[in-house]
Amino acid sequence: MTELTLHNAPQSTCSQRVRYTLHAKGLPFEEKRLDLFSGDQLKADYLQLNPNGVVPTLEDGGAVIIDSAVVMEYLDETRPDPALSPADPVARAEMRSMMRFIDEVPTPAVRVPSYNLAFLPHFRAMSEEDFQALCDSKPLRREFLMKMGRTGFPQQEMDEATGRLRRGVERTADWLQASGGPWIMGGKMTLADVSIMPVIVRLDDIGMDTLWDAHSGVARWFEAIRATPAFGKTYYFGSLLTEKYPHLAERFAKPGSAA
Ligand SMILES: N[C@@H](CCC(=O)N[C@@H](CS)C(=O)NCC(=O)O)C(=O)O
Repeated sequence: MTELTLHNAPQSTCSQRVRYTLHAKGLPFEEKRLDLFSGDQLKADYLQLNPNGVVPTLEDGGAVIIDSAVVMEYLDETRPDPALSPADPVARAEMRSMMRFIDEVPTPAVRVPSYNLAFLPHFRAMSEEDFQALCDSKPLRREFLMKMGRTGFPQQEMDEATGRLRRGVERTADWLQASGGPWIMGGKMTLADVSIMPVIVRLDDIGMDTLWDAHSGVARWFEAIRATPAFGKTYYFGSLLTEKYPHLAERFAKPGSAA
């Protein structure tokens, strides 16, 4: 029996980082999939593990670790081979500051177009009272959902999110240029690459890949990470929004794809 259990959701960007880290390290784990729209993350049993009512949560034997960035660092500390952090403390600090930037700027921003494009229909059909009760039940996302409302984020909010996503892509391009690639910190992949990966995948999935039209380094990086064995294992069918929501598949079909 494996000692690692990951509570997560296929299409959750925070979960995808942790799945990638586990696969990149070749670690076996039991995957428990939650249905976020049925409210699995808000059930009493799950809240005991993760009082924030979000995925992912990692169980390691008796230990419970929450927050995707914390989980990635925990896995790298407890299972350091192969390492996904530099050995030098200054370089480790640099990697962590990149991860903090990613978690502060592009990661929250990508939720805005994701909710407007894909998740809104789940809320539209609700009564005002039910929607308010749902917002009130979310320990971490109450205000975010209330801002969205049942009609979606207004254009101004979408524009602001696009601006933050653009800055995230530009910063990634700068890091790649400074290190010489192929990875953000140079010759070895680190947790900084894994942190930004789901944002770039999501942008590509929802037709916002034009954000790196002027940044060929980001396009090359994306090709490189897609070619890693861990990528296919992480993004099993149903992990992309266009795989889960057929209307998006039609809207964002790539030239030459079957969708
Ligand atoms: N900072 C947390 C954020 C986790 C988070 O927001 N998870 C989302 C999916 S990516 C979630 O579970 N949402 C469920 C909800 O909003 O009810 C982490 O990185 O683990």
